[in-house]
Amino acid sequence: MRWLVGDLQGCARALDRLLQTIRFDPAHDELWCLGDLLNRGPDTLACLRLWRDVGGHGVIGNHEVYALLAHAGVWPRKHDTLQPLFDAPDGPALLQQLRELPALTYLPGDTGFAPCWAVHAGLDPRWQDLHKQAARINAGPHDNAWLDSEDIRFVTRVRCCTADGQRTRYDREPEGCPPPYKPWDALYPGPVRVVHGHWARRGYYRGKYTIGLDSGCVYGGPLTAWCQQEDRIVQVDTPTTVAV
Ligand SMILES: [Mn+2]
Repeated sequence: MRWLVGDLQGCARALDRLLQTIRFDPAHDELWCLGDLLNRGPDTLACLRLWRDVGGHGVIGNHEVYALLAHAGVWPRKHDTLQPLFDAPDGPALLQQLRELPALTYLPGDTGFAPCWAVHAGLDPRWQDLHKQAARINAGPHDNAWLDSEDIRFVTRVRCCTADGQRTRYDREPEGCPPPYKPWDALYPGPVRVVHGHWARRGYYRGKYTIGLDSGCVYGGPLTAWCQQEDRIVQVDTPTTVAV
């Protein structure tokens, strides 16, 4: 089975609990994390190691971008929980693995189940041919300029935007999105489902063509996963939470 998982933010124990709950078997199952695997939470390093050790896949999130650019000295270091990752012997390899993640990925369907797109935050409403856009955005070296580009900012940060792709910083509930901005998914015409994370204040939701899986496990909410083949949601409670 292919499992897509919402923002982990270093919640290694929640990921471990999820993998046990779904009886995840790396030989037969795929784990797709929707970005923001690290930072804020208690166990970034353990979280990344667990993800790596089960052959995890994923898309890049804004916290991966921050970690990579802060580690490279391009962005100023803010308050974060990344030092154990930066100090670890396998830290450079884990960071490189995160740098190579795509920003927008198509997960094919098969007999009996539909394909979907995976992205951390959302899509620009101006994008028509998503295969073309994904090929363009994911292409080229994932250098620091790529991480800092407008395309990457958009797909890793958008919550509310306009039809011409202007974003707002508003990050609370979608109902309160200030006009003329709308939740990006309200401007997404489908028909292929998009599964995303990034919007903890919104929590898990299921829209017409979208599913949001960030249920804020780092803030004490559950960790949410969706099985593409079975179109099934599994949630596990977060064992511990550390506010930073
Ligand atoms: Mn995010």
